[in-house]
Amino acid sequence: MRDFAGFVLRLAICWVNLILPATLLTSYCFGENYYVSPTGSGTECGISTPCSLDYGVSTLNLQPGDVLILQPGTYTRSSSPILEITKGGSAGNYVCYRASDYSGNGNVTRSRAVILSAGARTHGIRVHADYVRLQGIKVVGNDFGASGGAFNVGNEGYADPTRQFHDIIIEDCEVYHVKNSGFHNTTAAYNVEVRYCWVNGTGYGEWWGEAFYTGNKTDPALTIHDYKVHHNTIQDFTQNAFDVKKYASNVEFYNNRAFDFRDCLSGDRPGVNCSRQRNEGWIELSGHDNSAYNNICSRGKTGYGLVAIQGNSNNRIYNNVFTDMVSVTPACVAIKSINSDIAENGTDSYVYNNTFFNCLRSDIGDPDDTRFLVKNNIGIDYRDNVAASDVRAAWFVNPSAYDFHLASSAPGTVIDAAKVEPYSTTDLDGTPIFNGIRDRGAYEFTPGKPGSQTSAQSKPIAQTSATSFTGDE
Ligand SMILES: [Ca+2]
Ligand SMILES: [Ca+2]
Repeated sequence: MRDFAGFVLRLAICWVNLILPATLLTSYCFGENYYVSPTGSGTECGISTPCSLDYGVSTLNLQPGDVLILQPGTYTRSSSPILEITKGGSAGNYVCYRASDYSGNGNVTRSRAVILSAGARTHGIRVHADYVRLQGIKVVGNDFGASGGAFNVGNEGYADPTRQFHDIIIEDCEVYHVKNSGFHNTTAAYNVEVRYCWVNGTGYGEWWGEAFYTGNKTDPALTIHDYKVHHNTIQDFTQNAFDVKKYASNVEFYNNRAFDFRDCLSGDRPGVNCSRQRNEGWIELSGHDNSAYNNICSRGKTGYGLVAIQGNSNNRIYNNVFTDMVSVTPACVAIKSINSDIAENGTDSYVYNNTFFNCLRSDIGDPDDTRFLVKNNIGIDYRDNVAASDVRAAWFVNPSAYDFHLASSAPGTVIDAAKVEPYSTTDLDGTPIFNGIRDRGAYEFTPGKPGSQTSAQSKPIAQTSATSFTGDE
């Protein structure tokens, strides 16, 4: 536990260092502060005289740079969504919607402002504005709330179908036990970023409960593009951790930790119709120019494949770890055909340098190198990869603690054994290639470099603080 605490601390500090400069330069809220509370009233919106949430978001004349601060408590509303954001800012001058105890940059205390999304309400929070930041807000679904997703970004439900919403940051927010997906972004948005959030429980009233559902299935005019999802903790979900549909491009999932992909087949949710579900897979990339890298995915049961990718479209799945997984059918890596009848753009798609360990399936659904390239992986039964039957636990630093850094005892079939040029010149940690040749799998063995602890069983990283973490969390 202490090792893991150290890892979390280092990781948190690392993230803060990485993110802070860009944050300060591009998008802080320096305007007026206004306050709302669940019991607020009147028009003053002061710290000791807060308004209601409805007044704050609907009537108050928020200007670029202003901050609407949600004081602690549970907010609800008779209609959907419970928090409808229609007022945004301008470039470099966002409007912030912030829990009062939000401290920023990956640090948030546990008593966040809560948006209750109970009953038939479709969304917890919907953003119909540009240059918006959501910070430290939690959406609670009570299992059957948020049938259309806890957080919804894009023009779904908006009068003008051509309107594109953009420059939206959601950070340190939380999803808890919602009916459908956590982040449901399907219509006309770009420059969206979701980071340091904690998705804890989706698909409670449905079988299609993706943690992240992104892109449009039918209309190219509603393409989601330039969407980044990173440094989130994701647990207890169905269908997919990351599902990208065909009208999506430049979507990136990276440095996330996902675990406990729930097996809906067990029928553990009253009222859930699991008969149609196949639990799909951890990562599904349709569309083009989309990528998933540096993620650690642990424990669960998938039905379509551990990963699925649309070929020949510059999609990329690399430097990820997948472990303790049962993939029922048909494969470990599957070609994505569902919803992918879009013209491929003629560029290779890659599944490179991933580590698969203790997964039931290790085959490829469609081993066709003209559509997608599967190379340099550990645990895939296909040429230019290390076959699953050859993989040994002793090759890794501490597999029982989900640490799949290569140990010095890893053999020559792994270290310096990449068969082709890697897609990325760095590994899951960002470590560069050592000894001139990339190793197989997600990590690059580097003598003297301590293997950091990466545990999927410990408490979510998004809940810890770089300054106050004690190791007891
Ligand atoms: Ca799905
Ligand atoms: Ca090497």
